Amino acid sequence: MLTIWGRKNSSNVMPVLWTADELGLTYDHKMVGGSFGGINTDTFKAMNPNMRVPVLQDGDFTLYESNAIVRHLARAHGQGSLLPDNLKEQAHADQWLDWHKTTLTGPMIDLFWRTVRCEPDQRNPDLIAQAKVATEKALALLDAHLAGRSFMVMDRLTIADIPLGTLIYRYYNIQVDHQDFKNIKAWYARLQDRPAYRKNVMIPFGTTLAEWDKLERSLV
Ligand SMILES: N[C@@H](CCC(=O)N[C@@H](CS)C(=O)NCC(=O)O)C(=O)O
Repeated sequence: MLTIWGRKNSSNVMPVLWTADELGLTYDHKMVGGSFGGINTDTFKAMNPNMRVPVLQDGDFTLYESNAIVRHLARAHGQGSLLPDNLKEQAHADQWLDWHKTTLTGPMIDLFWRTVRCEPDQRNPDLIAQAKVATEKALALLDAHLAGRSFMVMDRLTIADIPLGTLIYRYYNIQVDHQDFKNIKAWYARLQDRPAYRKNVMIPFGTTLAEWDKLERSLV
């Protein structure tokens, strides 16, 4: 039996839960991290010495790093579906998973923490503006890539769409002006047609730290 560890409002846990549900896997889910605690224990540290979620357990096999888990689940259960069969398409999917971590995640999470995870009277408008410019610079590249495409690397959902699609929900639900990225919007609409996306990614996070905390505590 697979076990997925990590609170479901984490943008790193969401891609793992979304992948598992797209693949129709059965798993046990443990809500740890954030206000749920449970990651600062010897047992958790033995699974992930970084003390971060998500973690996947499959019998005596343990894996951390969200994109590594997404890749592993797709290789194990999604050959020809979430994992492209063709080596070049697989390489492009890998390219976008790495781009998600190295290029989009930093500015996007910076924007998120400087707005939603910060009380309004503590917010720094200059730093928010900087984070927004950096996020939208990366998103402009994503928007150009999506021109004429339904999904990131194929005409169907693959692992390349999953971590990026998770951050796109964050972008559109932070209270800032949003640039008119037409191709991203069309792709985001296609993602929202998927039950596994609605279930695992479209989780309200509020507009302030207090709302975030309250919503987190209401999760089950
Ligand atoms: N590179 C790691 C980052 C993991 C990470 O930073 N997880 C955050 C949640 S998004 C975490 O565990 N924070 C501590 C907590 O939730 O208590 C991954 O992609 O899995």
